[in-house]
Amino acid sequence: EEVEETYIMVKPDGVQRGLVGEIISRFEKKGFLLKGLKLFQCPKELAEEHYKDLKDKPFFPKLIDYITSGPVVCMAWEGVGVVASARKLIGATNPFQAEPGTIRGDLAVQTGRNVVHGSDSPENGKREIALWFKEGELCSWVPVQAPWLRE
Ligand code: YYY
Ligand code: MG
Repeated sequence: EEVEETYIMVKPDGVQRGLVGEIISRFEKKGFLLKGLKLFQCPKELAEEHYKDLKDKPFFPKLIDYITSGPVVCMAWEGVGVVASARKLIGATNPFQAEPGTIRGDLAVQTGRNVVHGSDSPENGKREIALWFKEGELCSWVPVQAPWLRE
């Protein structure tokens, strides 16, 4: 596995339900590196750009309404194999199918309210971080635990 970056977002339901700390905590505890973090009210145009691959799906208008319905928490995380690893921590798109122990499996019940987003490829990780963050909003830093996370 290679060092990658992924865009993780607590969706408006996760913010409203007070799950921000819980969700951030799962990625922190796993050992990934937080490079960007902000609370943000997403404009419609940005939501449409973020989900542009889904624009022909019947649920697209509802998805855009959902994502723009309140503030989201935007995060950039770095780590070895972080894209696939974060998807595993998040669980299946439909929380009913998501395994217990995953974020969606533990904290959500419906696809249309599945509390969190994670990029699906390293390319999309880069694309989405560039889309949601400005240059000065990201930090490169070395946590003290670095030598205890990787040999
Ligand atoms: O990457 P992931 O979030 O797990 O699923 P996607 O297939 O990329 O869909 C994005 C988003 O769209 C999903 O998290 C909820 C919503 N959605 C939906 O409302 N109904 C579906 N049948 C499929 C997806
Ligand atoms: Mg997706």
